[in-house]
Amino acid sequence: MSAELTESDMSRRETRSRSADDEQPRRRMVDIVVPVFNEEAYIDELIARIEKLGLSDSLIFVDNGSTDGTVDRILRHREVRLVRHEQNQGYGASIRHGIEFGDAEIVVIIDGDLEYQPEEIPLLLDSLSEHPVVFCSRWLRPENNPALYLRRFGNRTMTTLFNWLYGQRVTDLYTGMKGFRRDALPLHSLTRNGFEHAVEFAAMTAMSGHNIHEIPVEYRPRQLGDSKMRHVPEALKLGFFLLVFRLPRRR
Ligand SMILES: Nc1nc2c(ncn2[C@@H]2O[C@H](COP(=O)(O)OP(=O)(O)OP(=O)(O)O)[C@@H](O)[C@H]2O)c(=O)[nH]1
Ligand SMILES: [Mg+2]
Repeated sequence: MSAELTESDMSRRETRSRSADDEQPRRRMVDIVVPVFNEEAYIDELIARIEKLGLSDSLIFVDNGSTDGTVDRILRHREVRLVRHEQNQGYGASIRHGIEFGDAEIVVIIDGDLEYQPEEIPLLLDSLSEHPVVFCSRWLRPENNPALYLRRFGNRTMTTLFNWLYGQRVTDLYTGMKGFRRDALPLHSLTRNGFEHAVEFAAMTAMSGHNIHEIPVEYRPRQLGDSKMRHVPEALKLGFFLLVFRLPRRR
């Protein structure tokens, strides 16, 4: 059975993740955090593809209150870890709880709907040996689906505003695949629960003095399951938070 923990169990993770006779527990090199909300169609394939990389025991799924068979499917895989939200708490809350649950030096975040290819995780890890924060950009690969023009326009507008406000040079602020070195960032400062987490994360990175490095990745728009994103309202919210996070913080 997977190491299944509800949110209230998270503070006990140290004791649960180590067995009693394990004198020197092995610290994983990487945690792969996968937020999932009603993604039953993708779970088995995602795990199988990450298993081929020899990384399935690095997986931390964060189920965000799914009402389909997502959790059942995850629980069939003994080696993966699972954090559960009894009710939907938002994308950002899922990412934060996944990060808090793990303790590996390197953290990779990847969406659970196979729009990003798990086979590119090793390239991300290579890049993380040179850069503390790496985003996987859809737009640095010209062959990615041209049908994404409208979405790209919104993303590009927000990304340009972000670069201007925060002195960065990214192309894909809203990517669903990224990685970072845990000790490089003040992760405790993350508080946002919704999709604005993406902006908060990027703003935190910039404000703590790092340049976000990008690598090109393949992107395959989802084929199965419903899109649960409301892109236009989310984009407007994103713009608002871009400005808010740039304001000086009260101590
Ligand atoms: N939409 C949504 N996704 C969530 C939530 N919690 C976790 N997720 C997961 O977060 C990842 C990204 O969400 P998506 O809905 O795919 O967002 P997106 O890729 O911008 O939108 P699509 O193009 O429709 O796939 C997926 O793995 C979701 O299952 C949530 O509350 N809402
Ligand atoms: Mg998606």
